[in-house]
Amino acid sequence: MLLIKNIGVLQTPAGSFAHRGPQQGENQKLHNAAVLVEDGSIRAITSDGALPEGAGRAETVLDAAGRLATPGLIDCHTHMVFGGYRQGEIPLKLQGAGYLDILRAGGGILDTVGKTRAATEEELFEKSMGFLGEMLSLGVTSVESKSGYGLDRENELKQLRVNKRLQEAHKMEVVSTFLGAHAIPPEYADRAEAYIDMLCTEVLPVVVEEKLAGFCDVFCETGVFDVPQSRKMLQEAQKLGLRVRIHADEIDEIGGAALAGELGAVSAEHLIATGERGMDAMAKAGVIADLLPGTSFYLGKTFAPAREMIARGIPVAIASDFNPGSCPSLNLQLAMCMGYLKYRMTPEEVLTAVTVNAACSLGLEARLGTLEEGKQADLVLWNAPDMEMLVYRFGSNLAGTVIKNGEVVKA
Ligand code: IZC
Ligand code: ZN
Repeated sequence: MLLIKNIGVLQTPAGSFAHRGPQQGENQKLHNAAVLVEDGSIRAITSDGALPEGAGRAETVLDAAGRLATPGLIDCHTHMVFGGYRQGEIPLKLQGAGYLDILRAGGGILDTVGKTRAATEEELFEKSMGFLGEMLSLGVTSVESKSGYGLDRENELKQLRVNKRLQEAHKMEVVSTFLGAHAIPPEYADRAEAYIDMLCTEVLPVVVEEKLAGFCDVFCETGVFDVPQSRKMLQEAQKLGLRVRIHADEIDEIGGAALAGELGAVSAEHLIATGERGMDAMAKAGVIADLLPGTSFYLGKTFAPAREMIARGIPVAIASDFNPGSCPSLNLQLAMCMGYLKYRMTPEEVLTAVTVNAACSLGLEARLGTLEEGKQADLVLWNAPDMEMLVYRFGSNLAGTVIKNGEVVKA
């Protein structure tokens, strides 16, 4: 047993459901708290200096020294398995080339596809293991990882096998998403439909058969996949038992958010350009908005209308979007700061966005996302006295002690 005592403030959302509207800002705050952990789970939580029953039998005692404790952060949107980097794009961007211009010219995602195809499974695995270590040290204890840089049967499966190996090899919880429809590969130039058909008949059945992903995603965007193509891919995935999510309205509002509502997607991601119709559909269907402020910053775009989404009852999650092009940062603390300043969310709303709502968007909410008795003991002791400090500082790593599944993984 592990006892963590002398926690200045233990702050957490409560419950295993997507928090919407006013619930987004409801956190429990326990002062002078203690947590007793047994077999990886939270056995008891107490406050006001009291110690849980059985605390005396704990073999390990950790003194939090008055620090803030929160659930481990959950990064519900990343493209973390990739070959190479794309630093060469920045001068083009600075000269005025847009994200979709670079993609149309064969760069962007397609540049990473070339480098990912050229990498071995082992190389991708080793590189991603490094990223997972970095994330854990930043207080992230669960992460989503998408494919989408293979764009053919062999290389999509290679990326997904890396996800599976990461989940087995690393302490991090890794949730795998099949994003074969991330771009149109050169072999299918101007034949998006034929590419979707190939994914549905030759790749998706293997993904399901080998349990390589629990989710299917599509990049629904101008010049990538339109709404009918995205619908086809996702409906096929739903038929085979996968849950679905959509890259929607990142650059242009072409109907991705509305499609998310229509299909009952778990989440829609980005939503920078989403308007009334998309938000209505999402609110009605209970679709979670996975917002990615680091990408708005890095692409020089506006920030998604988070306040309006909360007002309309859409549950909001915040993620890093870590990828080699539009957001080469895996620092979720930085995204939280942007959630505070750019989305104008409160510290409480931000915490909900990177814990329980992110857990719901990955289907992990029964086990992860809050600090409550019976939940898995994933928590962070921050070098900060409260959430206000955590979302105000930026650029530093304030994660002090990180505990994953009851084990201290960063002291
Ligand atoms: O590699 O550019 N938006 N996909 C859709 C991305 C960003 C990742 C990338
Ligand atoms: Zn993305």
